[in-house]
Amino acid sequence: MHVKHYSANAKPNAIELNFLECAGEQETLIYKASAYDGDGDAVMDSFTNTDVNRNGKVDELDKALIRVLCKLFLEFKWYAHKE
Ligand SMILES: [Ca+2]
Ligand SMILES: [Ca+2]
Repeated sequence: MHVKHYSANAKPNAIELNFLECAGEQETLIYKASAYDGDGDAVMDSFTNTDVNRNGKVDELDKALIRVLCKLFLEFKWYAHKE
C-alpha cells in the first residue's frame, strides 16, 4: 500500500493497494486497487471497482473496505512525507 500521487499542497491524493501472495521468496501480485481524492480534502472518495473481499462481486462493501484501509493508512501516516 503506497501513495501514488501527491497533490500540489503535498497531501496524498491517490493511494494504490497491491495485494500480494508470498510463497517463500516469491511475491505474486494477485490484484490491485486504487483510491483517489477528487476534491483535495485528503479523504479518498473514489475507488476502483475491485473485489477486495474476494466474494465474487464488486459492490459498495468493497469500496467501503478500501475506504477504511485508506483512512487507517493515512492516519498511521504510513507514507513518506513530502514537505
Ligand atoms: Ca476527498
Ligand atoms: Ca466483493
